[in-house]
Amino acid sequence: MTNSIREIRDADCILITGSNTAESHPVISYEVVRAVKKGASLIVIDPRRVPMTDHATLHLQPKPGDDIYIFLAMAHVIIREGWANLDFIEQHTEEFEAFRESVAEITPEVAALATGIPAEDIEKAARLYALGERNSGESIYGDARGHSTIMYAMGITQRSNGTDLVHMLANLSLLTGQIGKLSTGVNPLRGQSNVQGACDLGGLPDVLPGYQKVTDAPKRQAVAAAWGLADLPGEIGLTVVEMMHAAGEGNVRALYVMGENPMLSDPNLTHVEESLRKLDLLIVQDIFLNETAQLAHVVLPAAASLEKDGTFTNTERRVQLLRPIVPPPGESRPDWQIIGLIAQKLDERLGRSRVAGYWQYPTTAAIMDEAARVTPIYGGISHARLPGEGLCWPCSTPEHPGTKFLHRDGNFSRGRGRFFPVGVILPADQPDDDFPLILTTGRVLYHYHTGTMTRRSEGLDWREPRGYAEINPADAEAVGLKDGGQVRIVSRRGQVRTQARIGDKVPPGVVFLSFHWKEAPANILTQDHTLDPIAKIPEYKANAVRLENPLARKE
Ligand SMILES: Nc1nc2c(c(=O)[nH]1)N[C@H]1C(S)=C(S)[C@@H](COP(=O)(O)OP(=O)(O)OC[C@H]3O[C@@H](n4cnc5c(=O)[nH]c(N)nc54)[C@H](O)[C@@H]3O)O[C@H]1N2
Ligand SMILES: Nc1nc2c(c(=O)[nH]1)N[C@H]1C(S)=C(S)[C@@H](COP(=O)(O)OP(=O)(O)OC[C@H]3O[C@@H](n4cnc5c(=O)[nH]c(N)nc54)[C@H](O)[C@@H]3O)O[C@H]1N2
Ligand SMILES: [Mo]
Repeated sequence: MTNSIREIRDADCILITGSNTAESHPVISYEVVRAVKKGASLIVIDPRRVPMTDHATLHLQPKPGDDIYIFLAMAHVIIREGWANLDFIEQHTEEFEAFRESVAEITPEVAALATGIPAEDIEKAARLYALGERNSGESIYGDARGHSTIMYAMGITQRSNGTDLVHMLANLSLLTGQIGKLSTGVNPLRGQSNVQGACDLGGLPDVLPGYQKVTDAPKRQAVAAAWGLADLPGEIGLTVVEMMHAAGEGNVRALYVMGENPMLSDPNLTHVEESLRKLDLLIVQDIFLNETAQLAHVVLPAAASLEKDGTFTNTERRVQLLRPIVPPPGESRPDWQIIGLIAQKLDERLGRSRVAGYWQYPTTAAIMDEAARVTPIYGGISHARLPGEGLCWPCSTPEHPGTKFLHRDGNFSRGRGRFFPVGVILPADQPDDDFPLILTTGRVLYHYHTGTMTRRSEGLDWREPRGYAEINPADAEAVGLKDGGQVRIVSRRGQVRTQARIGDKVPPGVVFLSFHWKEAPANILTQDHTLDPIAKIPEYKANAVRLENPLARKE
């Protein structure tokens, strides 16, 4: 997030898109509700009637994949009506002219024709966001323009044009100057408890700790030197889906999976299974014998989060201490110890000598000290400074108090904020006569991902014991489905059978199925071929399907 969670409650206008905030980020959703109760306006742009729409001033309900038209048309309206922040654009941005041209033809009427959303609603959303208009009450900021914030999650990024969509949200914030101030910004709500920390410390195929590019030789060699090596590999590695493709082609021979369950969470599971079975060596390090571990040659038992110490970095970039409350059971050990032991063996085998004591960390505090040395944005962070509130990066020196929000006063890390003109790209897996509906997948409140943990919890399992698909009454009627009865969902990759929940949470033409259920794995249905060209994320949010009644008599 560019801004902090605590600032949300003081916003004048909140735009949420592609985030089921109340179910996926309940704590953050309380801040949104608090802001709305104080008079903030709330715009929700989401194909589903998610719980947050109950609080919304405006709910725009595009079909999955169609939202790009809304964002382009909002920009068009903001420019046309003179709601753009020209001073901000002049002083702090570049490429505005190219951007202005790119939205010149996407009028709200064009967007309305493409999406079915009334042009007036798009115009209203543009006004509320650009001017930070409240429903009621006074802004605490007292500026001529109210403060508007954008929050988004997987409905924006798990798309074959996810990078375009993120650029487009950033364009809206630059256009209106709704960034670099309190209660503004572009705020991706991150997923797992420590996904932010994993990315910060280099858990991505193209960067070293602190987002230093592997292709930047001086930076790479500086990190290598700290690790007692002359250099590190400078090629960009593979992303998850690319790894599965490479394994399928025999170009990846061994895979070490840690804390992931691709046999349920990756797209096109039939292909995932084929690829995993082709590997010469599959190692799985997990706290449970999950579906992927069941295919592994070697399973390494890891300790769970309540059984170890270290840090988690949350979605507002806050590094927080983790303390064990129970000891790890049996032979399991914290992940860092297992990795350290394996790495030492590898160094021995390769005859590689490094700086003294390498891999022999006495404590996790020592790991953080090393992280601070090689990660400029973590430069001033140490365990000693973390008890209590933790620290938000960038935090470059031991005296630095941490950073509440980024790009203060329009000062961007690259200098000027750059507009990225984007076009319309629709989902790769388009409906046709055989597959006329769009399946969108995601989460429900009571379960977490592939269910290894939550489906073992008695209370959660009692609340939501089995899978279901959300289906609109019109689509259910077309194939004779009953509420609570069985439905078969068929895509170009495969089919699953589950329970039908019929209602108006989804509009006609859209089906929702979460990927928590191994009995009806959503990812049997999803496609893995067209990825976002930059982020390489698969399109989990829009796949063509048809519904069948499994009990219907064949003619
Ligand atoms: N209870 C629970 N909470 C979780 C998780 C969990 O498994 N369970 N997982 C965590 C993780 S790792 C993550 S990444 C986050 C994910 O958090 P979210 O992204 O909020 O979760 P999803 O269910 O994937 O919701 C995506 C939202 O996008 C909408 N959507 C679908 N298609 C489109 C589209 O074309 N355009 C737009 N604009 N929106 C669309 C969906 O209707 C839904 O509201 O949740 C985290 N929190
Ligand atoms: N169709 C569809 N597919 C999706 C998504 C979607 O919206 N739709 N969302 C995608 C997203 S955003 C995400 S984040 C992924 C999630 O996909 P995964 O990360 O594959 O799913 P999890 O069930 O969270 O798997 C985590 C594994 O880590 C184990 N684990 C838990 N704690 C620890 C630990 O401390 N150490 C170790 N070693 N293991 C541990 C758990 O037992 C589990 O097996 O799914 C993606 N897949
Ligand atoms: Mo995620």
